[in-house]
Amino acid sequence: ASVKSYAAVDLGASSGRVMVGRVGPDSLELSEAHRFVNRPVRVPEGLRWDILSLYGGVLDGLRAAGQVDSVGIDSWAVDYGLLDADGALLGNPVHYRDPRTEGVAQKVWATVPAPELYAATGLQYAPFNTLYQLVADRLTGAQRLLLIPDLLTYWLTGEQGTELTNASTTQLIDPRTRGWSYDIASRLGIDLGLFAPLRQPGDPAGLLRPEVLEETGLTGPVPVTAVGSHDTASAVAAVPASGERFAYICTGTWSLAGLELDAPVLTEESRAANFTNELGLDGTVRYLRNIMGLWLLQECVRAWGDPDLGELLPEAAKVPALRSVVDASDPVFLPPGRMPERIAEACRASGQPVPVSPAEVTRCILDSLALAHRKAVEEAQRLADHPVDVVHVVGGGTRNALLCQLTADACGLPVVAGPTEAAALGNVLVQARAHGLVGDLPGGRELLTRTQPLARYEPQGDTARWREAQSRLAGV
Ligand code: LFR
Repeated sequence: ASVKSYAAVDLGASSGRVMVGRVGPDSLELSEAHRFVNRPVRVPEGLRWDILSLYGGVLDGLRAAGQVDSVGIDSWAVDYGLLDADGALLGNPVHYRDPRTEGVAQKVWATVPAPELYAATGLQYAPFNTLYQLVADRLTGAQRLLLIPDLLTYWLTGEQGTELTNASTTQLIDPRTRGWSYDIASRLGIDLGLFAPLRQPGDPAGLLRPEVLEETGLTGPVPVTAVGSHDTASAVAAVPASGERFAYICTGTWSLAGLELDAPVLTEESRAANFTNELGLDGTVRYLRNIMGLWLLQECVRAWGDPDLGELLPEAAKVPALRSVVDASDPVFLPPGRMPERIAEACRASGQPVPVSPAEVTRCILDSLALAHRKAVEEAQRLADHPVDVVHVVGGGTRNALLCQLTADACGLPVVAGPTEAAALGNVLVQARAHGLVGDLPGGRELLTRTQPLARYEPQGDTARWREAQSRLAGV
């Protein structure tokens, strides 16, 4: 009777899932109720999210999940839907890989110089930060902006809010006050009135509407609870670390590599190194760098006509290490399409052998990711003056043993891999905590360590060869 069930809706760039977490005083079990594809759609006006299909997937998932004590939603960050005065959605939300923000940052920096923008918001430069998207968009008729998880929450409950961890990716939040950056918004002519009031993870976000109950077969009242609605915030909440001397890498379409801090690092050096300060649970800061992640491999696999990864990865493991590497945090890899060619071009430009076979390209990608992990973990420690002795890898990449081992080798540190469904677990933990079932962040992490399967990879080989590989990319 003391076990409660929570539905965690977790939307990633390539798939969405509804997971059910069962939480007791000393137990935590996660099972999948429903998984569905997230297929962005290319229309003449650009790249769009199929938000109605995603919402349909959420409803199917809630029906499959059955009766739960609460629902929480997390997704990728920065993107939004615009509503008119009646609360109706104006068009399909634009995908952060849509090219419309090209060159927009430069225009913004002419008004607010990049160093000033960084000092005020702590956000790394990415062309898709909500701020740049807003400047690129025509907002005609828009009365309200809801970030993706907040939009789905609104459709489920009828209530509007802006959850803080995800709001911190808009580049309109001051990471010191954890409130809006009024000065930046007004200088760029952005109306903060578009945003619904801020909500904190753990806050109530309304009850499932009667129509939703009817469609999902659930019996009300079922509350929706705000969680760390940025998937990376939820994933970091589920890093099974003890103490503070750890780095994390949230792997999936992206690799988000960095540290959990209790204050932002807003120095010019940090800006130059392109580290971001996103907001996490309990006053924490996610100090990290966005690395292209398994997107590089996903796009190649798509170009090769979907070969079996189970066969490709062992072949890639046999290819000699570090023959060619690319800069996996370079925005040239952001848009979809022609990925094997773009990787070949990058290798050629830096005077390295061009990988040809899928196994060679795959090896180049995994070596490059491990190298980018190393660089981020090393630089974050230095810039934040926060040494670590372990690297936690969570998310989809934990299934890729080669990537985990290479990351340990490159960092020269042990890697603890797991949980795979970190975002969903972090989502569940915040709900459980809002209902008094688990304690603070360390308490949740301790529960994870006791209940979730984890794998450990010890560093092997000489880290000097990783340093050498790094030097090939310097100055390219
Ligand atoms: C990961 C993620 C990253 C964010 C990127 C774009 O899923 O949320 O944290 O930078 O997607 O939203």
